[in-house]
Amino acid sequence: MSKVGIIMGSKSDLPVMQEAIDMLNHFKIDFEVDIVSAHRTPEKLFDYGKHAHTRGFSVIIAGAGGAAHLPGMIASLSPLPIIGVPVKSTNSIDGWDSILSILQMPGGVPVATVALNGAKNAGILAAQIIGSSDPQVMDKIIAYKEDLKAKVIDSAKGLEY
Ligand code: RP5
Repeated sequence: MSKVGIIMGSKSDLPVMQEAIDMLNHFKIDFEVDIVSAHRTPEKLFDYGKHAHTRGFSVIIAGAGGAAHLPGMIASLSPLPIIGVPVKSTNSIDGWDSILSILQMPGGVPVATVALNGAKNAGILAAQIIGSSDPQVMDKIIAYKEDLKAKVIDSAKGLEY
C-alpha cells in the first residue's frame, strides 16, 4: 500500500503537523513521521530526499517554520510530489516568512503549499493524491466530502428567522 512521509523541521512543529497525521489515520493511510531539519541535519535531509521514493513513499508532507527550507530542499532532491506546510513557529516573524519560503519555488521544482498551519489540508491532499490510483481511498474521500456537505446543511437548520 502507498505510504506518506511526514517530516518536519523540529519536534516543536508536531502540534501543527498532528492534524496531517489525524487525517491520514482517518483515511487509514500508512505513514511514517520523522524530524528532518534543513539547517541542523542537512545530511539527513539529503539522504531522506534522495531515497524516499525507494522506501515505499508516494507523497511527502513537509512542515517547517521561519526560514523554512525543508519542503523546497526535499522537492529539489525527490521525484515525489511534495506538500509544504508553513508553520507559524516561535522563530517566525508573523508566519509570512514561512509561507513565502515554501510557496515561492522556482520553476521546475514545485511544492504544493497549503495555508499557514494548514496541516489538515496537507493530510487530505496527500490522501487525494493516493486516492487517484486507489479506489478504496477514493471512496473514503468521497464519503468525507459528503459528510462535510451534510454538516453545513445541518448547521443551516434552525437559522430560519
Ligand atoms: C524551523 O525552525 C522548524 O521547522 C521550526 O518551525 C522552527 C523552530 O525550531 P525549534 O527552535 O523550535 O527547534 O526550522
